Amino acid sequence: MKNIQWFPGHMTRAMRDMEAKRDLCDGVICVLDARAPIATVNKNLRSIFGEKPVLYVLNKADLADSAKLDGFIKLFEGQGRYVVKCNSTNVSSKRVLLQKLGEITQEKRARAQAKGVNRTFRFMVAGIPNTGKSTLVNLISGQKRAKTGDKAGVTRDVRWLKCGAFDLLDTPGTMPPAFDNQYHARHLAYIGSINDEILDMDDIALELLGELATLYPEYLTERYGITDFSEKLGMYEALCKRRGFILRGGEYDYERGAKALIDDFRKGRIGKICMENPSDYTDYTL
Ligand SMILES: Nc1nc2c(ncn2[C@@H]2O[C@H](COP(=O)(O)OP(=O)(O)OP(=O)(O)O)[C@@H](O)[C@H]2O)c(=O)[nH]1
Ligand SMILES: [Mg+2]
Repeated sequence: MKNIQWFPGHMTRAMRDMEAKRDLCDGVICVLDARAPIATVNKNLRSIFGEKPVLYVLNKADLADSAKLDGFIKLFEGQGRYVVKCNSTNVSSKRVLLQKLGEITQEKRARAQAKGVNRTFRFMVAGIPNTGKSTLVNLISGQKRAKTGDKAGVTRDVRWLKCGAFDLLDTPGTMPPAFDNQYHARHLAYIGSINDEILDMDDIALELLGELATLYPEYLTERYGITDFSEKLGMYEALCKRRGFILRGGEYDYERGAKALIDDFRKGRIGKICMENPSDYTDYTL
């Protein structure tokens, strides 16, 4: 399959702007996707975060396999990280986020209060495209102030937003300049963190079917009636057949098949999924 690479120019600028604003921040909120917690870590952001405390938010938890997700939370907490799972589209997650941010800023707040100062705290909200950064900013602010959208690269510029006791810096999604791991790059493609226009959707659909056949075969049976998992192309054709995606000449309409599969996956219609297994990452440090 074709190698995936995507690093548009606005990301270089965004990273420069983020670095320039870092020292103003009390901490960072790094938004990961709970369906691919490892693939959505951009290790290049570490140097931008510097020594600031980082809250890792496993967002879109409503779409994720909770057993695996809890495994990742345990793993990261075991490494002394601040981690929280979140559904940024649901107001009930706001309390959990505020509680964590309060924990992280507790000492600074106590020091300020001892001096009679009631200050706000600043956090940079960073991560890969489409993980829900702007949605999370809106959740905390209680208003739809930042633009959001279900495709990669909606936010183009860094922007401060007042969110109650916090000032949050919404930032554009950023990628590493090159993917050294195509397996993880594909996970980013499945969840919509890479611009669909540069992807070969046929390839992506085939690979996604292959991975789902290993991880969640029962979901493929349930949704598409697939029972033979031996061949990716066979599964692709079974899906097209089941959905009636057949062209006039009797050929399979792969394009519609790919679109339906990827759309179902992204909207959580296939099931609650996590493409990565915490047990494979016991040696991984966040
Ligand atoms: N189901 C679900 N959808 C979410 C959640 N958070 C965000 N979304 C959706 O994910 C899509 C992307 O959200 P954005 O907030 O625009 O993502 P972003 O990280 O700011 O994206 P860029 O600005 O492109 O980097 C939108 O369609 C949101 O409604 C969540 O926790 N659960
Ligand atoms: Mg955004």
